[in-house]
Amino acid sequence: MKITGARVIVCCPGRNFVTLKLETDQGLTGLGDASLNGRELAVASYLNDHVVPLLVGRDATRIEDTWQYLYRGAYWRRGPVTMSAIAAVDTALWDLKAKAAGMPLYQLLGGASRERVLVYAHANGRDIAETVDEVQRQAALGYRAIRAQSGVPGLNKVYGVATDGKHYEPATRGLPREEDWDTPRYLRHVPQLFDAVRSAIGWEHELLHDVHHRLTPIEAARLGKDLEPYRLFWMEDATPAENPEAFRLVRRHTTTPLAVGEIFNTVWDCKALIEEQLIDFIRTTVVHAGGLTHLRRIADLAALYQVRTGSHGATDLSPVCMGAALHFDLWVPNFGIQEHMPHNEATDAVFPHAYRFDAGFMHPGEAPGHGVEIDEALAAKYPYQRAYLPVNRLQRDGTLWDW
Ligand code: KDG
Ligand code: MG
Repeated sequence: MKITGARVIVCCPGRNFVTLKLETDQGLTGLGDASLNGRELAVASYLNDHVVPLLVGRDATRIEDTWQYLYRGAYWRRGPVTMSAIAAVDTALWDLKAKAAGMPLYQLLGGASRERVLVYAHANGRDIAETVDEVQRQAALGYRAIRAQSGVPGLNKVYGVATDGKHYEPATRGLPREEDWDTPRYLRHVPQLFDAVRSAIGWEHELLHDVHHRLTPIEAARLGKDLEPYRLFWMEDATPAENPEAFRLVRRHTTTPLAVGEIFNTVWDCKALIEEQLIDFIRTTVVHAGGLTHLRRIADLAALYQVRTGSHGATDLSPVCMGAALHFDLWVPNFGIQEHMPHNEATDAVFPHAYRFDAGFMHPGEAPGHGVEIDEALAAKYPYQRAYLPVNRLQRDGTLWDW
C-alpha cells in the first residue's frame, strides 16, 4: 500500500484543529491529529513544507520505519511542533493499517485489555458552591471520576474556570488574554474546595485537581499534604516539570498521587520521573508525544515502575486524537484513566466518530481504523481563526508567571 497523497486540513469549528489526511493507491485514507493549541500553523507548515514531500510514494505499512525516518532523519529532534507533526503521520498510518486489516485499531495494538475505558469529567465554578453543584451534575451524568476546579476569592480569572457559565475553553480569539495569580490565596482555597466537594458527594467518586504548573516544589508539597484527607486520584502538574528533580521534593512530603506530562513530547521528558518513581500517572497523549508508536514506548517504560497512563484529553485535541487515544487506552496494560472533555456540536459534526460514552466509561467502537473521519466540506466552512492561550501574571506586581 503506497501513499499517493497527503493533505493538511486546518479548520476552526469553535477552536482550531490541524488534521493530516493520507491517501493511498488502495483507495484507503488515514487521519492524524496535529493540533497544537495557539501554535497550530507552525505544525501545519512543518507538515506541508517539510513532511508531506517525504511521504508521497512511501510504503504506508512501514509505520516504525517512517517514525524513525521523521525523527532521526530530521537531525533536529523533539519539541512540540516536530512531535505533533510526527504524531499526525504515525496516527494516520496506524489508521490505514487497521483499515487495511479490517480491524479496529486496538486489535492491531494487541487487543482489548479491558471492557471499557474509565474517563474523568471536568467540573468548574466561579466559587466553591458552583463547583460543588457542577460536580454533582457530572456525577448525575454518570461520571465516576471528576476533576474539580474553582475560582479563587480575590483573583479575576483562574485556570480551568469558565467565566460565562459554559464549558471552560482557555484559548481566546485575537491576542492572549492576561490572567492574574496569587499563590497564598490559591493554597488557602483549594483544601476548602475539596472539603466541600467530599462533604457533598461522599467517597465513591474519584476526584482530581489540576494545579497547572503554578507552584514551586515546596508549595506543591504543602498542597499535596493539605489535600491528603480528601484522597485525590491525582494532583496534576503541581510544579513545572522541566526540572524532574523538583518532584523529589514534592514526593518526599506527600502521599497525594502525582500526575504530569501533558506538555511532554518524548520518553526523554519523563524518563527520570518514571525511573525514580516520582510520579504515579503519565499524561502524555497521542498528538503531542509522537503518535501511538512513541506513546507505547512511554507506557512500556512506565509499566516497569507501576506508573499508569492518564492521557490528556482536553478539547484542543481533536476527535481524531480522542479516537486514537481510546484505542490505546483499551489496549494499554498499565491504563489509569482518560481525560474527557466533550467537544462542541460543530466539532462532532466535522469529525464523525465511532467512539461513545456510557455511564462514566468510553469505548472506541468497532469501526476499522481509529474510527474517526473528517467531513471536509463542512470543515471548509470553519476557516482558521487566530487564537492564543492566556498568559498569567502575579497579581502583586505583574511578574509573568506560569499559566
Ligand atoms: O491547550 C492547553 C490545554 O490543553 C490545557 O490547559 C488543558 O491542562 C489541561 C488539562 O488538563 O486538560
Ligand atoms: Mg492539565
